[in-house]
Amino acid sequence: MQRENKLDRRFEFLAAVIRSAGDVVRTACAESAGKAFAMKGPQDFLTETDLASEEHIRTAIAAAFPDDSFFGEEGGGSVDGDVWIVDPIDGTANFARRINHFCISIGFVEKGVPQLAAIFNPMSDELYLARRNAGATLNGKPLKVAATTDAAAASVELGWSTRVPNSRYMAAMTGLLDQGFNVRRCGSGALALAHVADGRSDGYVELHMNSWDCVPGLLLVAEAGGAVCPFMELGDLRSGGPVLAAAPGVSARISAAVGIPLEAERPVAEVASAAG
Ligand code: LIP
Repeated sequence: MQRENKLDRRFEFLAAVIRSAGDVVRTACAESAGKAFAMKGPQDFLTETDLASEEHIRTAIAAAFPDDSFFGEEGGGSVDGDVWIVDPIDGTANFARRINHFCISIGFVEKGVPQLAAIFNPMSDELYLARRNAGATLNGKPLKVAATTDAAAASVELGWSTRVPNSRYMAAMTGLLDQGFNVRRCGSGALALAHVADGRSDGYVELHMNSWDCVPGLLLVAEAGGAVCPFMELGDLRSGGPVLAAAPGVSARISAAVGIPLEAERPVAEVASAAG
């Protein structure tokens, strides 16, 4: 009961803080502040708004839950115990070019187990929320992944970064194309995962992602009935790992094509007891 209360309070807070960070990001976008950017590395963008959004979220969490840890894309932090995992803008390369395809991504992980997730696209006002064993929603409406079974009618997004050799990226792309999938890349891994959860996309693959980009989205997809990889076994919060999330009707073929395993299905009894 005490634990449920702890998660209830954080879930309510999460929905509010991600919306208020969205105000920070939307306002900056309207003022064209996103045009000024710096490079953290090759193809790795940083704007003042990434820093402002992360500071906004960090300050709010510290005030509301001073004992929780914080791990953010820009400022780092600790992943110990109960931790908030924060990407203040996912899709910064789009944001910096004023392409309206980016989001804020926040997860709450309790002793290594992702419990709460939120992804917010401030430009379309779409708020995705998920709570472990309690489902996922988009602006309050329950989410369900796509029912796609035919690879020739399926669209998969394949994320890219400089963290993985291009040869591996090309091999994954070839594997997917050979199966008949359409392959896209839109530049925000977190938003891509949200779009798998709401059924607009059939799958998302990236050979390496940082935890702030994918932990919330993976929980969203799992809670919307999708198949996901065991991210916390293949990788970890601090150093990241490979990512696969897909509609169940095509997930096995995507997994075989790119060589990323899927999580074993959780036994019904375990899901039911955790939910009850
Ligand atoms: C980036 C994602 C991109 C993904 C990269 C990177 P950032 O995050 O949006 O789609 O492929 O791995 O993580 O730097 O925009 O927050």
